[in-house]
Amino acid sequence: MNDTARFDTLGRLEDLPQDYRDELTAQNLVPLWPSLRAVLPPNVPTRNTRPIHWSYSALRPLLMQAGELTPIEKAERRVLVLANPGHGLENMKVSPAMYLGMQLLLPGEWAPAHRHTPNAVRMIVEGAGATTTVGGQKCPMERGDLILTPTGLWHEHEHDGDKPVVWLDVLDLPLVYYAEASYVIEGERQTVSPMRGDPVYARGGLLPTPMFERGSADYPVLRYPWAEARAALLALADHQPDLDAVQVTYVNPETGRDAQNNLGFYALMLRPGQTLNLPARSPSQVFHVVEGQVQARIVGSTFDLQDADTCCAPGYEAVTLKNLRNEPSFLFIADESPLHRKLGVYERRD
Ligand code: GTQ
Repeated sequence: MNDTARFDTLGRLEDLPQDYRDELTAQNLVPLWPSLRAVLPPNVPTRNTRPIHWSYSALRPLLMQAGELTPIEKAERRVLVLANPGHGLENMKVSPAMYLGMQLLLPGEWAPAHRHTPNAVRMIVEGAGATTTVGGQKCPMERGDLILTPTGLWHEHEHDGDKPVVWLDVLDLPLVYYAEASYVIEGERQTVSPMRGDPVYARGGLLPTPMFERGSADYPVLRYPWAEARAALLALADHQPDLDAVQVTYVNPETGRDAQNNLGFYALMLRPGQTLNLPARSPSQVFHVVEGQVQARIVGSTFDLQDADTCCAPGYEAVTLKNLRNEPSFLFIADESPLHRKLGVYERRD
């Protein structure tokens, strides 16, 4: 018997006598063989993650309406979740391990301090004058900045500007929730300490080493300004004209490893008119346009992404990105690579 035939020969539940099945159920027992192919499908995993596009111009009015309908005191975090229907909207996930939300903070509002087990990052989408205070460090929020809120750190958001501020939250909430480890602790307004890591780590190749000792903080940098990421991408593109994927990874400068535990974060520049083929890799991905206009082809879907649009791709699928402008376009990417590497399941299929 060859391998292909073997996939059709397993017994079904209906093949078993009803009284035997009832007896199994009564003892909390389940026969594996009728479900074996479902949990271990041949060659490619079953994926519920569908390619989905969220247009910022379509969701923005609804987010602003939420600002009128629900005061911050009634929301704590005023967020519209970008949910993948493939996972069931009510499950609030974009992919198995990633949660995405657009959060609105209006002038004068304060989203109170709390800390939780899931890891979060914020990618600032619009507005100025808001800050998020993470672990006592006050971080200004400007378009394109990436601000970390790692597991367990106190955080609160406040807004002294005069226009709405919006940002994209990316959390590993579905993963931590699945692990039955997701919870929050409410807190008081934090005492702000003087800026910690960001300025002293601003030069990539130079680390602070007082008395020859490396820093020991788990998260030495909490805010990665867009201006730095953009400049790094432009320098890379300029220095390596033949390089296809002009991409940088947000890392912890002390370790050189991914900035957070489970999700990976990257900035990608597409040259004017460039088409970039990303290989099929096991992790699911999210793409958010920081600046520009990009066509994304993901499995059978083609999305024309404008400024501040977001889309997602299931794992094990190639993605083609095309810059629709005659200027560089810039994307923020989040994926599940660190998790897949930890699990030992990371793969690339060319
Ligand atoms: O800003 O702390 O989108 O706790 C979901 C949960 C944002 C936040 C979210 C949160 C936050």
